[in-house]
Amino acid sequence: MKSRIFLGLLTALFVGAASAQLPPLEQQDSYVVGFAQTESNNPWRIAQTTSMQEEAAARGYRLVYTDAAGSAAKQVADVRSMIAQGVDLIFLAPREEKPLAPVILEAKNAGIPVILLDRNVDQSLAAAGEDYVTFIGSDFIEEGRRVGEWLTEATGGEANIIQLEGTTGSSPANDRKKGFEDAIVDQPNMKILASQTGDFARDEGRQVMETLLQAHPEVDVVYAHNDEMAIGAISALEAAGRTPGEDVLVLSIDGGKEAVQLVVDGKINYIVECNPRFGPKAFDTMEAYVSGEEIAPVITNEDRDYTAENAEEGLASAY
Ligand code: GYE
Repeated sequence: MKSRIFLGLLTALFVGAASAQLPPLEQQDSYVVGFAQTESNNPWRIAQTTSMQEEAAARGYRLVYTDAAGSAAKQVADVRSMIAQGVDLIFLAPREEKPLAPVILEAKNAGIPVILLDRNVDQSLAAAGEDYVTFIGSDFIEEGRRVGEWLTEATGGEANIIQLEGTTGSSPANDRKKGFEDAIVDQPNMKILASQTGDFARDEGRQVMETLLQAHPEVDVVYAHNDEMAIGAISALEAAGRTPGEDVLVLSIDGGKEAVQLVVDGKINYIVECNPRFGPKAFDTMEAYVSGEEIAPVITNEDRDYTAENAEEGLASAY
């Protein structure tokens, strides 16, 4: 491993940090692979971690797992420690778009390839296919757009909306907002009354909803960037004597079991799925990279959706 770091440094010296060359990874019997997770405070993250751990074990690879506990600064330190250990490859779920970009370049300069999972980084700071192998994940703009289109159809273009945004500065929060707002921009009677972050967390979603509900009692739609905040918002609505799913439509993204059950129960009206089971695809992509295949800079997951019509049958396969 030392020789690989040395090689990486040599390469960096010769071709400079702006090189378009991704670090190679040679064929080995087994690998030591890093997975830098952003946090573990929700079922989505736990399902993703389990999927990565199971797949690493199934292939006989050692997984160096870290949990940044919701701190971009800790995640930077976690990736640096993986670089210092000389892991063969790093899977990174970058919490925010900007702060994690520099360590991607550090890994590249140390000769360690990086694959981004589920969240992307700012392309002006670190570019897919150049500084890291690829981004594997959902098309978040498309997810937001689908929610906006469903809502337009369901309400005939009349809605007073509260938007609960995900983690500030994260790619899913930025893009789910953009896709949704683009989809309704031409609808004069669809108004976003307020839009505030709930950090993708249940209790924060509940608290933010509680405050916004007092300021905007005319709300009749909540669009939450993930299930956790939607579930928090449902508690706030019920505590205020409202009927989620009926007098206030609730829309969400992710599709965990608990939320899909709430679609069955009629409290959530529409969910666009975002599948957390990354393991098989992540390691297949790594192995394709090792065998020298051309890897697309973006590998997009297909997302289904859940409505009152299909939620019951979807429950069994929801994470
Ligand atoms: O929607 C959310 C999680 O980055 C796509 O992060 C992921 C999002 C997911 O915490 O629940």
